[in-house]
Amino acid sequence: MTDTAVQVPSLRGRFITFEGGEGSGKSTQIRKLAERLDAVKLRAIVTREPGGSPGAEIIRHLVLSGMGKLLGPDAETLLFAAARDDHVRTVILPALNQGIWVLCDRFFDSTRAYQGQLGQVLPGLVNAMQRVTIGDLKPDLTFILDVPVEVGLQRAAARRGNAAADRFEAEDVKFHQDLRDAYRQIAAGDPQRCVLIDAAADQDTVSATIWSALREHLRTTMTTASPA
Ligand code: T5A
Repeated sequence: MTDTAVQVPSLRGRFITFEGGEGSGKSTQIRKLAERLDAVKLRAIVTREPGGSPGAEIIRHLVLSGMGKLLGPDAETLLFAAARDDHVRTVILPALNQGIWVLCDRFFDSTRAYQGQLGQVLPGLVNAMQRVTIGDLKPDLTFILDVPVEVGLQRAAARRGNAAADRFEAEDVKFHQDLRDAYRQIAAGDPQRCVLIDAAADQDTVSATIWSALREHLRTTMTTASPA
């Protein structure tokens, strides 16, 4: 983790993150947004956290297997941070530097919600990890997909089939309710960057809402590379 990871170029692609609870539909909506951007000839990559780079994918395997939990909340937070550091340096910043848009399934808001608010990791550690791994690299726009807990868990269970629930899917219903509340607080606390999306509707309706919110955001913030 070095300060070279935190230099944000002035001319760069847009950085858009998707956040929300389990089964809220982030992966589905990222794919749909990527298709829409492709249709208007904007170059974009889709990536995810934890993971998104070879080194970070190894750490993803560790944390989602539950190994990180055995080490305790602070060490688990450090694992997410190590994964993010690699991902930012090797994938996100190089793409943004080339003017390529980056659509990322989860980013630092996940650490704030899961480890900070729910895991009760002290803000000092969460903030320090954020400073070291991403510095000034804030997403330009964050969609927080909001669904009732039972809807999200049902979707996640249906998609999983007979496979075992992962580290966080296996938490109890109160955890997921608190998670939803944490994300709503994040959205309310940073309205310039975050858009809370009602993600309980069908996929195409949610996609249209996101597209409309993106265009509105661009209309008010961008002078170049705006989709038609
Ligand atoms: N984590 C991550 C931390 O604790 N700290 C961190 O810093 C970071 C970065 C990652 C886990 O790591 C934790 C959080 C997570 O628990 P993951 O496997 O990447 O785990 O899983 P999630 O990010 O939680 O994503 P999921 O795969 O569970 O859900 P998605 O991506 O939100 O949902 P999606 O699109 O896969 O949809 C789920 C199912 O629902 C259907 C889809 O077809 C799919 O079958 N669906 C809909 N059905 C009806 N209506 C709609 N509108 C639908 N949208 C999707």
